[in-house]
Amino acid sequence: MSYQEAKKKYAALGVDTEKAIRELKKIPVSMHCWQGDDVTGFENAGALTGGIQATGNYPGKARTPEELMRDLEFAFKLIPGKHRLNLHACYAIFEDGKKVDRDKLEPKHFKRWVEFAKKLKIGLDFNPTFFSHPLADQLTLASEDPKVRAFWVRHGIACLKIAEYFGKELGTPCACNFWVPDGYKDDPSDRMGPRKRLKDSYDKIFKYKYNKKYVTVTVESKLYGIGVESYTVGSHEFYMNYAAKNNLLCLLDMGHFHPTELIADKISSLLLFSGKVAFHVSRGVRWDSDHVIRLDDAVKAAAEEIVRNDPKNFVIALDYFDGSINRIAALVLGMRNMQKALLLGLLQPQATLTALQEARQYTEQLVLQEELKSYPWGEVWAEFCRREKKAADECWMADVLKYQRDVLSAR
Ligand code: RNT
Ligand code: ZN
Repeated sequence: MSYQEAKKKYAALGVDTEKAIRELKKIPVSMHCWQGDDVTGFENAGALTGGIQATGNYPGKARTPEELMRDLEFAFKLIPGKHRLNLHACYAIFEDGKKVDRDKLEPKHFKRWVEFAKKLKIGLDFNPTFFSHPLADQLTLASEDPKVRAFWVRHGIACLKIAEYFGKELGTPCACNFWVPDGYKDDPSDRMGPRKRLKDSYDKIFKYKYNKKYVTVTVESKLYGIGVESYTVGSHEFYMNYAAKNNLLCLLDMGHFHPTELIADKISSLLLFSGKVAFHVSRGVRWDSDHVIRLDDAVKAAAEEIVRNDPKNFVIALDYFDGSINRIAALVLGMRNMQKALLLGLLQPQATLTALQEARQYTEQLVLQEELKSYPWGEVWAEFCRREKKAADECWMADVLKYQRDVLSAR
């Protein structure tokens, strides 16, 4: 089947494939730099902590800012559309070896990233790094030790300033996402104390009146992590309420809920009260393992909700780290899968489906939902890629393998 035939088939359902292609092109996805080096960063800090883990030893991992930038730029070349780059504070670049601790980070430590973003004509998003640090021992913003809390409060404020710098320099608001790993391995005796401290620390961070024109703050909850199985201070309820009261956005990470719990159903409830929702698109396999996202039902369901509720109301970022496969392929595949999921959503005859639901014609609704699955959306995807001058199928992998031979194998 050709694109023209696919276009006709969709048109018969009232779906305009040209419009879908136009819309898809406008939806930016924030690609996470940390898949490029297994969340290592440039501080030589040592082990990855905070209850997360990047496993695997695939050769060619980026070790320097230059290597990481080169890899990311190469990945972007294989992805259709215009996107964003998501950085973590631990990717600060210290020129002349003048290293500073996390609480002393300044915009100048990210100048090279801003130059990189300008060169690629993309926006930047940001994340304070509350892990992989000597003062991030189980608890950070919720620590019993006021000095530890104060250190991380300073880090949070420093990061808001860096996010402002990104937004201002690049002319597009920077999503600055707060996630802390704080929690306990076993059942705590006091659940309230740490949560009070976390709330108090955040209040101190957000006393800094960052410019909302440049920064959108998102807060990310979690259910559990490795070594933090029984209690996470920053739970979903904690952040849902904190965000609502303080006018921030909730960020839903797909790996941070019970294994059978889908985030797609949470979106409309959050949107009704906050107007916008943020995501970490990820894939947990039995636990929050952060596998590369597949075009699976969970991602498709989330993307459907995004396109139904105006993509402008969402911050879409990817979050996974797999060191067992080619890291660039992991980035390209995940980005393309997210876009395919969005396209599938855009190709739904939304008005017809909604009308069937409202008329309680559940049989017709079910039949149409199922039959749509074998509609020729692949032709629309291929056409989108052709217009974007990107590979429409797996042949982009040949470019990755060539890059692996020419560049990665020398590392
Ligand atoms: C951890 C959170 C968090 C991190 C990144 C590196 O469980 O998902 O978002 O993955 O900040
Ligand atoms: Zn996440």
